[in-house]
Amino acid sequence: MKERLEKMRGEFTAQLNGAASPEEAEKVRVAFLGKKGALTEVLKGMKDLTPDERREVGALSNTLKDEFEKLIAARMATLGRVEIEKQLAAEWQDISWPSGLKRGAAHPVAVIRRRVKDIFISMGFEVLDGPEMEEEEFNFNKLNIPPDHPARDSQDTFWLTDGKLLRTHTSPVQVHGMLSHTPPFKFIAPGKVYRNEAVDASHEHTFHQIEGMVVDKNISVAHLIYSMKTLLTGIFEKEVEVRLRPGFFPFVEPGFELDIKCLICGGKGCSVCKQGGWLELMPCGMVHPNVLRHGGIDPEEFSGFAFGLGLERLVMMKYGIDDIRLFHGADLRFFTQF
Ligand code: FA5
Repeated sequence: MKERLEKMRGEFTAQLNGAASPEEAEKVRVAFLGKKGALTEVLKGMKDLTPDERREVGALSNTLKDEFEKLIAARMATLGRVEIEKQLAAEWQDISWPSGLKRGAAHPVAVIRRRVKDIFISMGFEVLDGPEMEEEEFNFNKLNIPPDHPARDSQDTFWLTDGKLLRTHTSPVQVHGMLSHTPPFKFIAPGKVYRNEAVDASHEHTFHQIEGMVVDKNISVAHLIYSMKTLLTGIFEKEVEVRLRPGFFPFVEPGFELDIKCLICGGKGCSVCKQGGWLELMPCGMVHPNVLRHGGIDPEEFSGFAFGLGLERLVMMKYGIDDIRLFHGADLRFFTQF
């Protein structure tokens, strides 16, 4: 029996070394140490031995069992590592290899819209969204522009067949915002607007505005100027020259036009500023009491300011772009600069 055990050691080692995977090593373990394994079978025959033989064979078989288990564990570990290495070699990919795809770039209008949003969010403004297909009631009537008002002519409207329209400005979001909020509140509302007008270097039929509205007790023109200055300094990263002129919009009283000195020509006059040296950038003003009332707010208790920023004009100033039509073009040489 002792000889059988010694022989088994050689057989075991040969079989285990021949195992090429953890699964094969497991089969060797079962063949020798399993319930019906070779070593187990030998131990079953021990009952026929003398007590001395039994002691000797018992000690030897225990040593073998320990030895086999250790060898199996070591072989399993080696084979496991080999498996992982094989897998790594088969699935290896060089992620730094150039893919051949060209890198895209964010649209300059999107870049500046994000910056404007960040600046207002840092001042505690909420960001609202509004419908592009709008009711006449919100685009005009509730903003103090009744059907026969001449101000309707300044915003040539695309009317839809169901009586709705494509919003001509983001100001209707003022009304949606007032109806869904209780003062005090402050929000901006960026979005697309549409006007049926001739396209030239500074006019598009589809462009972006960012509306802003603040309503609280004792809001004054000083709050308005502070917010506008904070915005422009944040965008241009330097002091820019601005001027406030009286401006007429039925939904504000008093109303202003905030102009910025043309950064393309430095104020000398060019095609973008129509030779005037200044560019109309941001109409604004104190919210008209009628508009507050239409929004369910008591003008005796609350006041507010509002503005409507023309986003493309701001982007043109920021990057020195002299033609608004480039934004809707498909010239990649233009877009990859931002
Ligand atoms: C308005 O649309 C008002 N709703 C703004 C407002 C809001 C005033 C709140 C007071 C209080 P206006 O029509 O001027 O105003 O347009 C606002 C800005 O949009 C302009 O200053 C200009 O920068 C830009 N803009 C106007 N028309 C065009 C156009 N066709 N193409 C590109 N930008 C334009």
